[in-house]
Amino acid sequence: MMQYQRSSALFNEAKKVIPGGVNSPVRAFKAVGGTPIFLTHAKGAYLYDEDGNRYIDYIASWGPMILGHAHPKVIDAIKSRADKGTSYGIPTELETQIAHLALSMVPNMEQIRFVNSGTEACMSAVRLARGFTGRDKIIKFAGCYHGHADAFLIQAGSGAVTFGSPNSPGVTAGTAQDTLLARYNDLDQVTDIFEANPEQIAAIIVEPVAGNMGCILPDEGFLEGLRSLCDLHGAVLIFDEVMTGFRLAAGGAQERLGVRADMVTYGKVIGGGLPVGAFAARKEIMDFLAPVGPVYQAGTLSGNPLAMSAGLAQLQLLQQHPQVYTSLDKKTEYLHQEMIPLLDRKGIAYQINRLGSMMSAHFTDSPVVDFASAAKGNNESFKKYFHGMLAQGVYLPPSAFESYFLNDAITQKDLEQTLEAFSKTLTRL
Ligand code: HOZ
Repeated sequence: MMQYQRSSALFNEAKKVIPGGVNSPVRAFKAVGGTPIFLTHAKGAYLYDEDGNRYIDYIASWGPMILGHAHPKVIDAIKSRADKGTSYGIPTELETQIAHLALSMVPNMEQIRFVNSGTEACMSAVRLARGFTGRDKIIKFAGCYHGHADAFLIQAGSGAVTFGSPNSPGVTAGTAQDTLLARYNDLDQVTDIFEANPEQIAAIIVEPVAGNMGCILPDEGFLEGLRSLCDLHGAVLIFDEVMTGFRLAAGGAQERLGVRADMVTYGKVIGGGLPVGAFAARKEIMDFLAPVGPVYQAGTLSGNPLAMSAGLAQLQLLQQHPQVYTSLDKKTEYLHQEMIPLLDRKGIAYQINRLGSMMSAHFTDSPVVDFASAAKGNNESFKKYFHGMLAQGVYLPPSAFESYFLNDAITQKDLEQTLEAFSKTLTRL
């Protein structure tokens, strides 16, 4: 029986000085109940909490730790760079090195600008698309999450929907009116929106594989259809690859799914576990960005040397060891395939969605293809599932609206242990 006394005490103390005791809402376990675990450290595939419990980690810091925690090469890069100073606000060669490497790994992008988070990347990409096209409106999809900038908190997924505020108070009506909403995987609706707003739509922003309403795959032809509509109407197609970038393949979803975007946003894996976001596009678009062009965007910690070192080290590892992607796919597929007979035997309604090392389980009998179908999942079953797994040392995302992210340090033994925990948990659902 796991004990959580120290985590519980630390959570109570944190709540006195930090809203809800956390710096990002999903971490508070509000959607699943109980006390969030507080960590002392993480290594490889494992998380270690303040009460001495060990967990197999299936969130990988929500994506970045694709090679497992505290990879020696990434840690060495950070340590050796730290001795040289941690922030200058003046360029370094490191920024050009990681830019070259990132651009060589992803298809179709000519220039990249580094920022500090996925939120900043998406916010800046939309501003640039507006500056480039001279138009105001954007199309986003219900349940997609592009960070917490105002324009995106309209039917947003992830933590926003987990806590029942997909339309956040504080976002002005003026901002909301420029964000046009469509259903994920509904191309006809996007066509109608374009027709109803001629020459007003600057961009479509989309998660090519949605990871913020659980994991939801694009239907065949959906992304290709968005590509054609953007071409037809002169709008910019922005792929939010904050989750999928450098994860579904070295070249992200663009490579894996064979559809090219005009602009792509990155985060998570690109920073090796330090705060990095980035947005990339062809030069013609990036030329609109300051200091070359008129669209302003800046940041004291952008291109921070520690963050660039961590990101560069992790991208180099991924480039040198492309077999990581096959290995991750195999592990995730094994987990997926072995869960199926256990669920079937239990006779419970379920859907499992997966692509590469992103996956989610939903307790519902209808296919999960968009936000409305994701929201049909039985949350009571999800809560028991989450806590059953946690109590047996498996850390899953503490919300049904988040994706699992596997890391390559997970071993076959860890997968067997996870499936054993899964089998026992199912008996209690
Ligand atoms: N909702 C975020 C991931 N989609 C959670 C981030 C965090 O809590 O660290």
